[in-house]
Amino acid sequence: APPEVKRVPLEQKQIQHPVGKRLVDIALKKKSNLIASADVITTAELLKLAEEVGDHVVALKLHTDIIKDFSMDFIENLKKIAKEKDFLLFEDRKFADIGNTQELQYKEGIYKIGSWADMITSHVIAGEESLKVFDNVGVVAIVEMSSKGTLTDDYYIGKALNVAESAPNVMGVVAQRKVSDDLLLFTPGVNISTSGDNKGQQYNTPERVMRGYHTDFMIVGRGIYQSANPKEVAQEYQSLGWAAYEASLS
Ligand code: S5P
Repeated sequence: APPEVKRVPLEQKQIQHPVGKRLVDIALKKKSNLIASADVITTAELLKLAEEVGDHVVALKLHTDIIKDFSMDFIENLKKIAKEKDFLLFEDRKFADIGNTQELQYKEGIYKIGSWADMITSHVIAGEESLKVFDNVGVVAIVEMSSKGTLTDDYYIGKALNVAESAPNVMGVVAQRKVSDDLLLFTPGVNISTSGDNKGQQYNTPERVMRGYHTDFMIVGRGIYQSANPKEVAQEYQSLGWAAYEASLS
């Protein structure tokens, strides 16, 4: 068997991006590598969830375009909770267009993502220059997806990683494997009670993504927000994730 590659502890990672540094600081302070994905469709549910899981997460990931009653007042309320409980706001917009269109989607419309998000996700399919439009934010590049039959094969991942590594505003990547020493790694598709849904999602355990992929942050959606007690379950994912991270250091 090939020798096991040692993982670089979070505090020793050479993170260049200021938002990446903030995220790592929060992780070390809270002993958490958990990002909760708040894929709920009303602002009331979302704010409630933010209050419940806020102490246990480093960031709350949003899909603002699924919210029925989105408003900038809601964002102001969410920002208050994020500040009080010390977590970042991560809009999972998965941009995938030419730079000019992405800029409009990022700055305009009713969501005005660029005015409040700390982090965003973007595909890199349109090339490096298309990413330049994302200012004052940490970009997390999608280089590999979690779903069955995804087109992100080894060839795509290699090319996508080149784009991600050469764009200075990219702080990390979403992937299902060890990919880069310099960028933070984010892994969705984590659930301790089921292995998938009937729409192509595939799940791993915190143990698998922390020890097998050396991921830095795990993203948990339905595992938390659909549970009977999101606060308790978020705390459980937090301890499982941090214990698996610590175990992966030795
Ligand atoms: O490859 C991916 C990338 C992302 S960002 N697979 C994913 O599942 N995601 C997102 O992570 C997805 O959009 C959803 O918001 C979350 C996973 O949610 P869950 O309910 O399946 O845990």
